[in-house]
Amino acid sequence: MDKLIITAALTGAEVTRAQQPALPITPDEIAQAAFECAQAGAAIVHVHARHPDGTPTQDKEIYRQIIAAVRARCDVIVQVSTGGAVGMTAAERLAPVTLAPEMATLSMGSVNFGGDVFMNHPADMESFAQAMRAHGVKPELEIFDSGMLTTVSRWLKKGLIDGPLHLDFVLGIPGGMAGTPEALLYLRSQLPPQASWTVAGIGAAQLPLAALAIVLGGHVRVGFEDNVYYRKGELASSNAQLVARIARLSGELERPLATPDEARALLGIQRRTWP
Ligand code: KMH
Ligand code: ZN
Repeated sequence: MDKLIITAALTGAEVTRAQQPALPITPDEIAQAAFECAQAGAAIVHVHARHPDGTPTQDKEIYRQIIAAVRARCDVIVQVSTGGAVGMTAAERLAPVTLAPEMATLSMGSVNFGGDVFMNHPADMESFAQAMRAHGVKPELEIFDSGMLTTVSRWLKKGLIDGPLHLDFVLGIPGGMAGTPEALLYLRSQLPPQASWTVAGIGAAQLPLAALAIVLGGHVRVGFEDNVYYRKGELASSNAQLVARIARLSGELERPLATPDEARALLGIQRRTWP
């Protein structure tokens, strides 16, 4: 098995300080959280930008500040979001890709998202894939439901994306595929050849799906974007606390952690220096 890549999804677009008082919002707070997560064992940080008042934004300058501040403190791979927040335009969402970060998310289809719809029009997604290729950005394909894997296969055939692919199964969104072991096992059985995968379990699904991914040879995403609790009724004190638990688990299960450079090698990412 490859070494385990832990991604820390630090902020997201939806979680508020009222829900999680330790949520990092400013570039400096996000960079500090990234540093703590890197110390705890994360190789990738998945980041979303926020305005100072906490509202989500895809502002390129704020992303630039986040990437620079993170990389001034540590060597983690910074994966920017192109999902942004529900209701943003495709042009807004694409903005951080033009900074040529090492990695970015690429949603593979539309999905109901709680009381909203997370719209991912095929033409927009294709243009995102082309932009990532043009800027040398490694896409992480976000899979919210099983039908999205058929899109992955079609895109591979059309040459819109090339292997080795890296996928993220986001499980437990109300409206998406369930956060259950059965769902994860099914998706894993449908993987394209040679693809690597990680799992982002939402809410209470985060810990059991992470444990399953460790033993199945997948990778793990944890963090406040997906789950604000450490255990039922107890908020996590930091993103790093969630990462540290996965690092301990993987140690017990004899699955060593990937450093950022080892993750770059596994994912086929060319190391970038910042600024
Ligand atoms: N905020 C969600 C609507 C991503 O980062 O690529 C979408 C999202 C996915 O968070
Ligand atoms: Zn996200």
